[in-house]
Amino acid sequence: MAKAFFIIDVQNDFCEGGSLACVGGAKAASDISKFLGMRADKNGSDSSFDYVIASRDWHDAHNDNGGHFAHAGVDPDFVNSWPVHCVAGSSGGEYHKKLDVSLIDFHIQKGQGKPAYSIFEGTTPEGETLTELLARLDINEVEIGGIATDYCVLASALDANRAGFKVTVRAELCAGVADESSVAACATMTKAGITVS
Ligand code: VGL
Repeated sequence: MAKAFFIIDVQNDFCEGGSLACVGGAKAASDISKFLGMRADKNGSDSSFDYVIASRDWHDAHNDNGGHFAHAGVDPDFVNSWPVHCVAGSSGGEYHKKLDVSLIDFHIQKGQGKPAYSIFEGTTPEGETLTELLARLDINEVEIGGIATDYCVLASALDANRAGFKVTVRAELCAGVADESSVAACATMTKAGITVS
């Protein structure tokens, strides 16, 4: 049995200066790097993670990704439609520079041509689904940090919980789109049986 840490969507567009900036995104990037770096130093102690798996929103450039991108001239509602963000291969889609990418064992991409909030909707660049990867690595427990608390972290944590994993969300390592919905997301996760630290 193994334990993984999921880094959700710590990408330039979700951090300060990005097209869908979340307050605290850059801080989440550096805090996750510090947190995982400290764990790695412990060299196999029982509090270490066996694997670090990072997701990226990885949208198509030339379509609205199933209505996920607001059309030109139409204001996004910031619930179901969003400004253009995290286009595959763009600088906005890259991991934030304060995220230490050397800590990442597996990269998951999601949202090609459609909305995909949960990491469980993604695959590796080689096409292995997250579910297949977790089974292959014998993972039964996950901790989660990243962006956004109220959307992709929420959806990923609920999917992990539903799939039977033991789940902890490190709220101090997350940043949200809005305060009110982030508080509500933490309550929803706690109610579902997820540990929110
Ligand atoms: C996200 C809004 C739109 C997220 C993705 O990563 O939480 N939020 N697309």
